[in-house]
Order: sequence, then structure tokens, then C-alpha cells
Amino acid sequence: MTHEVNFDGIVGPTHNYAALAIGNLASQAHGMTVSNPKDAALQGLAKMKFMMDMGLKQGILPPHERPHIPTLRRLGFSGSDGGILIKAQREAPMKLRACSSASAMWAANAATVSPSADTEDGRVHFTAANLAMQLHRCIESGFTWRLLETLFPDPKHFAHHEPLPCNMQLSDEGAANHMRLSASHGEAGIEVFVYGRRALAPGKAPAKFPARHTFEASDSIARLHQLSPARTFFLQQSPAAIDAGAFHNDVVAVSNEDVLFYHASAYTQEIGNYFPNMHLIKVAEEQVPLADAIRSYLFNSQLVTLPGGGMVLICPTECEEIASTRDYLKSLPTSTSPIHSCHFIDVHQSMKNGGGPACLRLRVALTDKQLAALHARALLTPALYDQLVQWVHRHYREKLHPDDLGDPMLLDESHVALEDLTNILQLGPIYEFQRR
Ligand code: SUG
Repeated sequence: MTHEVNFDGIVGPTHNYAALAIGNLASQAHGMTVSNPKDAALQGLAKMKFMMDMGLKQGILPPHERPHIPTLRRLGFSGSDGGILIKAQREAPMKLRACSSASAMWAANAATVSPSADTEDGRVHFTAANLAMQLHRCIESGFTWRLLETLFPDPKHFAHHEPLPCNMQLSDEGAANHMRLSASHGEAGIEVFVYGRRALAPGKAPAKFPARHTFEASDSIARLHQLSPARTFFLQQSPAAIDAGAFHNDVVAVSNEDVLFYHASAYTQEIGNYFPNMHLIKVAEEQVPLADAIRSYLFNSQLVTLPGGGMVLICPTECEEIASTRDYLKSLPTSTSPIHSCHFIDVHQSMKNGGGPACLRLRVALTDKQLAALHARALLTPALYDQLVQWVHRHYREKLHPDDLGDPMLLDESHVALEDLTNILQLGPIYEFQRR
């Protein structure tokens, strides 16, 4: 039996709105406003519980340590940790913000994952994304790599590849630009890699915002993961969609088993005939304008198969607030549609930074044996959920402005919170501050 497990990133204690993200309209619109880290973390946990309560297996990825003092030291700041924060706030506030983002919560950018049914050596392959395009995100890759090795430890079942070399030509944003189509999670599938530009050959590229993910990155990962070329597809995301604010494929498309739900403007090619035997649900501009799809994050919904059968779409509540997506979703579940119902979930704190339900999770299809080989506390249980909610109440602030990031108290609070979390999750000293 194979299960698709969604591993969600727990929102970190420094969740804030610093307008760091390129081509991400929500991040730009909410920059320099006050966030609520406690609500953000509780919303994320509530989503995980919702999935667990539907009978799905739900995984957990702990936050990264932020502000990231080791990076600030690499950027030339020295002295005590508190002194570094104060100096960085005064001399280089943008660098401090980049080193303080809780952006690792968007686990869809953590890695690309190929399940064992697709790989030549029959192991699950992981490549942590280099996130090369932006400072605040590229500092995630090393810790993500080590964390995945901790949570998926057995080399008999799991193969971990180091992030691709970090440069614009191999810029990789992970599973947000990767889809899988298969009759069921356990069967060999077609892996679809979506790129924004070719870096080493001429081709179309967006004009307004940079394309974050390259063909050359996807092509390397397909090779690393030992995928069959006959079952690997590369699609270019439409430059117009990127310029409209779809900075990842998962802003305009989502797949699950044999269903691909996507916006008509998502790709440069017409993909209608590419995947015979699959259900392609294409949403036309007249049904949902691209701008509404991006505002509502309709396609950043999680499309999942319930244990008893039937597919459900877990949408952000923003989809109920916009007329075109509300009307579309009302008409979506019909007797002939593979999608049987829609649920709405509030992840508003994350949405304000351009992260919907699907951004918050990394999908990993696992057989029973692979599940048994996971780290002991990698999966959510009702008791662990209660512990994590209490943990958030103990440690998280209710208000945070980017100007607060230079507060040495915030660093101490974050360290205390993460120390407590490593005990709850029995992870050992995974953070650098625990080893200094
Ligand atoms: O990389 N936002 C993230 C959102 C990532 C969403 N992920 C997926 N679509 N899978 C980004 O643009 C905003 C941080 C800030 O502005 O404070 C940010 O990094």
C-alpha cells in the first residue's frame, strides 16, 4: 500500500512581512505591515489537523533557526549575537530581514521528491532546492538537506542529493514546479517538471519579473532521481503567467493521481493531448480570469485522495471571497467530475506572503515499509497536535513588524522555542545554535 504524506512546514516564530519576494504580488502588497506569528503557526497546525482528521497521513517539518546569525557573520557582522542584530538593523536592514524570514514554512519549495515507483533504484529520491534566486530563501537549502536526511534516514529506502550548485543558471524552487500524474500514488507515474526559462539556450522569458526556475535545474534533477526519460516531461510556464504574478507553477496548476487541474494560461504549449488517460481540468479565462486565480490562489489548493476513495480540493478561504472562483467552485463537483468536494481553510497569515495551502506542504508518496522507516516523530498524531498548539502558545508573539527583527529578545525567544521543539519532536541538536 502506498500513501501520499503531506509534510507541512511549521511556521517559525519570526513570521513577518518584509516584501522580500520577487514576482510575488502578495508579499509586495503586505510588506512592512504587522504580522501575527502565533496565528500564522496555529493556522498552519489547524490545516495539518484537518488533513489528519480526514484520515490522511500528515508529516511535520520544523522551522529553521532565524534570525540566522551564521549568515550574518558570513556577511561581515561580528561580535555577540545581540550586537550583530543591532548593527545589522542599523546598517543593513534588508540583509537582517533576509536572514530572519520564516520562509522555510513553504515546504513546497523545500525539495523535489520522486517516489520509489518512478526511480530506477526503487528508492525515494530527494533533492533539496537551492532557491538560488533570493538571499532569504537560498539560506534554507543546507538545513533542509540535513533535515530531510534526519527525517528520512534509511539509505536502503531514501536517497538524498545535495542542493544543485547555487547560481542563476541552475536555479531550483523545488516541488512547487513539479507534478506527478499516475493512475494511483503507488504506480509508476509521469513526472512533469515546469520551468520558467532556459538558462543555457535561447528561449522565451518573462519581461517584468525574473523566472525563478530553470530548465537546466529540472533536467539535472530528473537525471539525479534516475527517472525514465519516457515518463519525464518538461513544460515551460507561460512568461505571461509569471509576469501576472504566478511565480511558481503551483500558483496556476495542481495535480493528484490522474487529475491535472490548471489554468488555461499556465503553459506556453497547449497540453490537452499530452497526457492520454488523465483527467485534465482546464479552467478558461472566461471562467476564472488569471488575475483572480492569482489573487485567490485557487490552484494552490491541495488536491488529495481520501483513504476511502474520492478526491477533495482544500482551498484557501480567499476563494470564497472572489466572485469568479466562488462561482467556479460551486459548479466544480458534479457527478462526472473526479473532484468530489471542496473545503475551505484559513491560512490568511501565510497567504499575505503569497503562500497558500499547497505552498505549505511537501508531498512524499511512501509505501508501508518506507513509512515504517521514518523518524519516530515525523508524523502528526492527535496528542502531538495538542503539544504543538501549546508550544505555540508558550513561545510565539502576536505582533511582529520587520523593524522588530533587530530585537535581541526575539532571537532568544526563537532559540528557546526551537530548543523546546527539538525535545517535543525528539530531533536532537539539529540547529546550529544548539551546537555552538
Ligand atoms: O518565495 N514568499 C514566498 C512564498 C512561497 C510560496 N510557495 C509556493 N508557491 N510554493 C516566495 O515568494 C515572502 C517573504 C516576505 O516578503 O517577507 C516570501 O518569501
